[in-house]
Amino acid sequence: KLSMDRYHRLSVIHDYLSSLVEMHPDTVSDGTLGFSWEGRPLKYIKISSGKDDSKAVFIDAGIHAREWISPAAVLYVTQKLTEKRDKLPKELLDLDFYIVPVLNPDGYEYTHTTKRLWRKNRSQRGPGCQGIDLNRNFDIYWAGKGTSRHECSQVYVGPAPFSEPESLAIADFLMTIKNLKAYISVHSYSQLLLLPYSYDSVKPSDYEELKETADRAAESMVMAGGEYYQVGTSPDILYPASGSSADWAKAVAGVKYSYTFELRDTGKHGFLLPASQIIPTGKEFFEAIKVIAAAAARSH
Ligand code: 0X9
Ligand code: ZN
Repeated sequence: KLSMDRYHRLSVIHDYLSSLVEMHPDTVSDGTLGFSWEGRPLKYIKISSGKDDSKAVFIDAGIHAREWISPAAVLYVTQKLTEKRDKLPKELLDLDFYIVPVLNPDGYEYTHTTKRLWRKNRSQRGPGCQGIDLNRNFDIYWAGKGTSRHECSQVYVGPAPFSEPESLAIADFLMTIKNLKAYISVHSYSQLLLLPYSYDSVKPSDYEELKETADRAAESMVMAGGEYYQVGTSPDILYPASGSSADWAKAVAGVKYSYTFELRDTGKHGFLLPASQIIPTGKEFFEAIKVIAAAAARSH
């Protein structure tokens, strides 16, 4: 078991993923979907239904280095999905889950060793500023609204779409998953549940369906004693953001339920959320995951 009373280093997280495979060899497998700029493995686990042609749900966390609650909450959910599976709702058991707890491992380690508030990856191509915002590097309205072409910017798009090993690897991997019905990207903070699109105030044709599921997810979080999360699109309730993973998953990979979570809190601690909030945040997040996964399981 992974302790939920602190934020862990990458090696501890990766060891935990390996231990899950050892403990549950029939349901859990792991793999490396690529390597970061500095050569760290981009590890994922698959929690399998054990059936053929299952629908799949994909969850990634830690695309932004400093948002520590995101990997932590996703690991909480991972634990819930792997232990005591007989106690889980039936719809969840028929799904395959793919989980990447730390999509930006170089940045994540850098926030532990050197600069707590680092956001981007750690790529370096010249003498100037280091790092590209991986959530602006996807090939979907790349370098559009809410981005910057300046390498020192926190929302630097990079030299080209998918210039970064991390964003390219995850995109390639998403394309290989059969029957992928939900893509969930986990960030912090602000307590928001964002739905497509982010690049502009444009709604997909099935927006009402996605909104209804998101509303039910947010409601379930409060019903379970969790925090209130506002539902909406990024341009409507936060700001426009082009080149993001969730827009790409929806528009290019064709994943129906594409959501971005901004977990706790609303600004009191911000990125420096105390570890005592890992469990309550993980709990409310799991409630939402159950609702979205159930919708994915029912979708065609
Ligand atoms: O700016 C971002 O990338 C996200 N906010 S954060 O504070 N975690 O950096 C919001 C992105 C919203 N849009 C999509 N994810 N599509
Ligand atoms: Zn983020």
